[in-house]
Amino acid sequence: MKIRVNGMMCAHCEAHVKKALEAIDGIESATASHEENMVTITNSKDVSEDLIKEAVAEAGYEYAGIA
Ligand SMILES: [Cu+2]
Repeated sequence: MKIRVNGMMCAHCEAHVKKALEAIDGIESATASHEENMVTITNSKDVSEDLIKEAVAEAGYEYAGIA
């Protein structure tokens, strides 16, 4: 799945978001692009949108919905 995340400015931000999302049970990998404001997520089971939103917010960025 792909999600929109606002506020990423550089590779450091991408790494921060990636780490936050990959910490969620069920998310195998996350690849963030600050240029596209997008994160591609590979999950091994259903992950609630609320959990994703929370993780992104806690990392300091804005979750802007499923792309
Ligand atoms: Cu940055």
